[in-house]
Amino acid sequence: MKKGEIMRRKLKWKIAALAASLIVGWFARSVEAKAFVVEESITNNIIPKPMSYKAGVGKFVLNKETKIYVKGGNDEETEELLRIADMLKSKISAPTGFNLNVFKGSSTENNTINLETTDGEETKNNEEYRLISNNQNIKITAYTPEGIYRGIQTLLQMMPSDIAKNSLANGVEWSVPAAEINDKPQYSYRGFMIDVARHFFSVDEIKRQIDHASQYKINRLHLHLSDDQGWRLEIKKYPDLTLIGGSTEVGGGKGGYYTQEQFKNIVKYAADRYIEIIPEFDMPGHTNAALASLGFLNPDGKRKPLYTGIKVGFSSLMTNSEKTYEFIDNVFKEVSAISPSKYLHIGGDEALSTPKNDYDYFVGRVSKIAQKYGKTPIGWDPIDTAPEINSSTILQNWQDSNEAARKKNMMMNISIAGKAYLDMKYNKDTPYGLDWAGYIPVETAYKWDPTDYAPQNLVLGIESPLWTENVATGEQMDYMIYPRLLGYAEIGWTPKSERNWEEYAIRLRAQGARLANEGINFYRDPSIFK
Ligand code: TNX
Repeated sequence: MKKGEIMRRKLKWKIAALAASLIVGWFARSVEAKAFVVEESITNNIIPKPMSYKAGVGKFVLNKETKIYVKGGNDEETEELLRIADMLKSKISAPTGFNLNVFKGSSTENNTINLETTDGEETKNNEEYRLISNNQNIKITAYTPEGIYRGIQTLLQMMPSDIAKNSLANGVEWSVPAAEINDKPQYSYRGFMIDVARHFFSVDEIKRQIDHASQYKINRLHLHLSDDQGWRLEIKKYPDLTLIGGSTEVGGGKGGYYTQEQFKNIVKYAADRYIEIIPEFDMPGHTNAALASLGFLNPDGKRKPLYTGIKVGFSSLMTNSEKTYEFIDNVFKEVSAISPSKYLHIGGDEALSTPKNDYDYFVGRVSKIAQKYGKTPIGWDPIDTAPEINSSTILQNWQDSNEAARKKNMMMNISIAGKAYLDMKYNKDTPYGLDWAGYIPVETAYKWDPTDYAPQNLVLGIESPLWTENVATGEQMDYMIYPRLLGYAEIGWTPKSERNWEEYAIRLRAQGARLANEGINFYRDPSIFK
């Protein structure tokens, strides 16, 4: 081919490539524009989605003169609201630099945020709230301070995402769109669980998770305090439980435990954020750490070796020994004195080394010990299959089997492993977690409802457990929990009929900026976070 011919051909290709890139570019822009229109048509990005949201006209703009007013139904409530207002104030202060003033009373003046509890009817819901924002002011009303706290989480999500920063953000207009929101949850139990037994997590790490979860209106944190690899709560009568049983973790790390003072401190911190801590001691299986600490729990009177692997189902308490029940009674007595929750989780899962008859006898007896200390027991399935277990025990349903619970009219928390387990990998490339119940991408985590597994009248709520066999640090924990927890929070709060994945995905995408601003190491699912 002549040189001139080659040049001509090259030019032709260049022109064709240019034309193609123009066409592709135009197409991409028009798709982008369409996507933009869809996003614009959504009036808010609040998660969980409120029961009703009516957009108004205009916006409230926060500035350094904005005042917060609190008014409770009585003095005690006013004090509680003052504490909540202080939390709001300090949350606002870092990113805005405003040091807002808080006053008792209510005000119709311009530039005020009013937090007010009102008397409810008989049917009042503790978490229900109403939020009205307009050009002049913002008002959140609720029957209880708890409802006000939930409303404040909504308010913060209505502000620009820089509000989630912990340092000064300059040049931001701190506006709240005008709206009227009426909101309350579908289910009263919206929980997550952290397994602090397989890997231990410090008080500060737990508090950080409490902070983050409470902004999505999660209201329960279940702490899995004992397993084969560790016993994590100080029991004064049995110091060896933590000295020995708390001294290691999966992989042989140094483990750790919470003193009773530290546990109380976590409980208080959570309660201030309207999250209830539910302690669990898993039994009769998953008990090697206790068997390794206390010789008298073993048939030969000798301590078992500590265990730092990840097998399950090999350990069992002696179900026919009075020493076992005396031990459990003493543990429950101490934990009941420091745990205000009405629930006490007694485990009951994977007792593969306990014959079924013995298991049935054991869980029946242990649930009565919990009740003796005024607690409502919760147990993993198959606890519902034990004849002595009845509707005074709550089932935590993790395998898709609850026939016995249905027959007995037991209330349930739905935690189906293939949908709700925070330790399942998102996909094959996820660096931590397990996959025995399948992968749980963000979409799968969102697209289900508790009523897929149990009749509505038996659903207490939902819980998403984070098992930590191979989740060892705060960053890894973040990665497994976020962003899936937002979906679980919405499944628990927003009725099924109001939920739709495509629309949720757009709100979730917008939440990405907040999660990033909070320093959460969330999994940036490429199909959602561009
Ligand atoms: C099963 S789920 C367990 C836990 C493990 C988990 C790992 C349940 C009640 N028991 O002991 O940590 O699988 O995903």
